Amino acid sequence: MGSREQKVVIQEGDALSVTDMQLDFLPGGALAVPGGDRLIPVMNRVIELFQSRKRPVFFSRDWHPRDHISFKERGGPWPPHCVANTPGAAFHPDLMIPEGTVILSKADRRDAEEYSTLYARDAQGNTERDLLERSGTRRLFVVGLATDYCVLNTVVEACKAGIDTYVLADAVCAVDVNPGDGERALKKMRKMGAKLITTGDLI
Ligand code: VGL
Ligand code: ZN
Repeated sequence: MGSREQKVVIQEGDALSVTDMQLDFLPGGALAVPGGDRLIPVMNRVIELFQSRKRPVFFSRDWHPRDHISFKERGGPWPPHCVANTPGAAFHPDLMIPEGTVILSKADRRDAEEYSTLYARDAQGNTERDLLERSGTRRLFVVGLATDYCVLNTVVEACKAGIDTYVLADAVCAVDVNPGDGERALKKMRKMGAKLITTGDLI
C-alpha cells in the first residue's frame, strides 16, 4: 500500500500549527493569497479534530509595525499588511479558535523579517518551539498561509529542529509571486524530510 492510503491517527505528542490565517492574506486583503479562504472549512475540521483529542493548537500571526522593513516604502517586497491591531491583522471570523489556543506573533520588530513561526512568541514571550517542547510534541502538523513563505520557512526550521513535521497539502495555499513557487516550496519541504499528506488522511 502506498503512503497515500495511510491514515495518520492524531494522538498524544501531536500539535497543530495554524499559520497566518489573517484577513490581509485572504481575498479582499492587502496581500491576498488567491483561494486562501477555501481552506477555512477544511482547516476547521482539522482544528476540531485536534481539539477533540485535546492536542495543542497554535495560531500564528504576522504582526507588523506600520513601518516594517518588508513593506515597499522601506524597500521590501510587500505592500503594507497585517499591521498590529488593525482589522487586516485579525484572524478570519469563520475560523474555529478553540478555547486554550495559543496565539503567537512574529515579525513585530521594525527591522527584521520573520517568516517562520517556530520562534513566534505568545504574550509571555514563549516561542512556539518552547511550547512544543514543553507540551512534549513530537509531531507537528502545519496548515495555513502562505505555502511559499511562512509555511515553507516554518517547516524547514521545524525539520532542522528535529521535529517530525507534516504538511497538510490541501490546507495550505501559495502566493505564487512566480508561477510554481508553491509547488517548488512543497518539494523543498519534502526534501527537508517533511511528510506531505492531506486532511483526509487524519483520523
Ligand atoms: C507572509 C508574505 C509577507 C506569510 C508574511 O505569512 O507567508 N508572506 N509576510
Ligand atoms: Zn508579513
